[in-house]
Amino acid sequence: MLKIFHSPGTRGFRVIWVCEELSVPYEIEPVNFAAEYRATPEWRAMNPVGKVPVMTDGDMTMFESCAMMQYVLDRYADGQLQPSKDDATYAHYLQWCWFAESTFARPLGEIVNHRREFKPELDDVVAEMKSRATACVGALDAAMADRSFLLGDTMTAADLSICYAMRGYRRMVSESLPANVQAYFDKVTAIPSYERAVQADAKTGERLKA
Ligand SMILES: N[C@@H](CCC(=O)N[C@@H](CS)C(=O)NCC(=O)O)C(=O)O
Repeated sequence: MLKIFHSPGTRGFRVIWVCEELSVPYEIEPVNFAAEYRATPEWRAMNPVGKVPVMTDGDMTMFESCAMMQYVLDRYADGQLQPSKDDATYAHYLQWCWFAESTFARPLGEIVNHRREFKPELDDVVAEMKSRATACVGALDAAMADRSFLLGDTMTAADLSICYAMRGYRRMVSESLPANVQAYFDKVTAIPSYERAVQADAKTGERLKA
């Protein structure tokens, strides 16, 4: 069975959401997010740079949340939540999947890191990262002007991945989103698997506190 090593509120949410949407069985192993734990040899053996999440499937261990999503899709989704490789939308499926982590979530992650490591004296860096994340939201607003989901009428894992990052944007940069993005975010997070993922994430927090 898939095991997702997850700290509440972090990128493992993406993989949990995909599993919930596909009804793929998985279990969550709560991970203490404290820097001291992530620096231990035990955790570094799972993730060599001390980040979360990690996922195992039998004796396979991997890091990188979007790679995990893709692994679940390719192994267990039977064609759901992604276009086939010969579909006209496939290139843009890849584009938005990579954009979600490499371009959109990255400046958001830097805001968290700079606040934690350097406190307020690096306000300029935080402002720059907010501006980069906001440019991504602008790109999404333009893209969503003429469609229901990123690839048109069909929801894919790219939508879940982007909307995971959007949660961070709303928390860290701005609650108010441009109209097209707001409607899109509301639509994607209204699917029942989103609430199940939120509950699974919250339960992970409770298990860590117990
Ligand atoms: N690209 C990686 C990023 C992983 C990442 O930055 N995870 C965050 C939590 S969401 C983390 O562990 N941050 C701790 C740190 O960077 O020190 C992924 O998608 O898995």
